Amino acid sequence: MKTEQLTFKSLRARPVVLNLKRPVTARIATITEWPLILIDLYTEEGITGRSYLEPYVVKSLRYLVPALEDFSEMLKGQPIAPAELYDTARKSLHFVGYGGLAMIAVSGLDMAAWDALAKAANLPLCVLLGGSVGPVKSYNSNGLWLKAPAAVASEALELREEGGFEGLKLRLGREDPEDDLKTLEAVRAALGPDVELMIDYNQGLSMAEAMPRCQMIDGLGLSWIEEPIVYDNFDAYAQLAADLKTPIQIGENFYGPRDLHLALQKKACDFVMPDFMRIGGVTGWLRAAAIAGAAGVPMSTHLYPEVAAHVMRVTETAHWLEWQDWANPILQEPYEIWDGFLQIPDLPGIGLEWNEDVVTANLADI
Ligand code: SMN
Ligand code: MG
Repeated sequence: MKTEQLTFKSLRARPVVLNLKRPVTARIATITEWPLILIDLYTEEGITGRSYLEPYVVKSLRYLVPALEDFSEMLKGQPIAPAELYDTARKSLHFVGYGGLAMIAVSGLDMAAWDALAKAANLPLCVLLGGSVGPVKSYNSNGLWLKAPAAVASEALELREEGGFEGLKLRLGREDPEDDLKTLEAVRAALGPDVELMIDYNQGLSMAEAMPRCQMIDGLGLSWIEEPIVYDNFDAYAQLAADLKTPIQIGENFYGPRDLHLALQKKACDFVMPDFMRIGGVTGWLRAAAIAGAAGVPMSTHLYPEVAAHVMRVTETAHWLEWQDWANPILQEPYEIWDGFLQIPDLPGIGLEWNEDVVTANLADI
């Protein structure tokens, strides 16, 4: 029997900018506009693979869209074999570097290639990967930025109701540590004892601030403390992880599976949470998940809830999916969530179709 093979025809990358309902207000940045790149990977056989990237910084669209368009020319006629496309695309940028923008572009290509492959097999991606369609445990990460304690507490109630969530993520790192503490108390009082609380400092603290601030909240039964300090100081993270009872969570800034491997070798964290545009899409995730699985380290996702849901169904140490609905406006059929679990649609591929009216209305001029 001859294997039927999909063939790469071309790739379209469209920049879109949406307004955020609840702007990101972290210690290191404020984001009110949310940039996206919508990728359509066309095959000679007529199947289209889709993915999106969310690169945070609007002007990065100007560098990433051309990088993806370069792949379009370079990969024409190649088989849609994600592991091979990942390798070819990375090698084509090796001298620029394996991380940074190069990896982000490769990740977008990779996710679209897996989507095309799963569509050609007429299977949901999680089934193609060896899993089954089913619910995925999620926490709501749609808000709870650095606002006044009472405002955060009432937003926490709102967020819990958005999908019956049993976990919420709060951002900390206010100028006065006492204000962080007041916020945690107000949120706990509003929600009661049963909702799990994750907290994220978004890299906002120096090492000198981090130890006392983390010790201050160490006895509060938080589910994890995320990125208290700059993302790549694994030695300092190892010190925090050794000294604190609360699990240390990092990973949204791992560029490729080797960063995760290095972090675990250095004992820099208790939990990991790779981001799809940095870890290397589905291919990078699967390789990273094997490392976390072998080490027995719980693995959560960062952004990209749709593709995240599929891979979590085959992730050995799957922990929490981060639910964020910020890309929902450009989707024809956003995923549904209830009882705190994200529901994978029983559709071929990842299940992403663009809402073209919204896309057209929000196309960015770059
Ligand atoms: C985050 C997400 C999206 C933009 C900025 C920060 C955050 C998280 O670190 O983990 O959700
Ligand atoms: Mg984070």
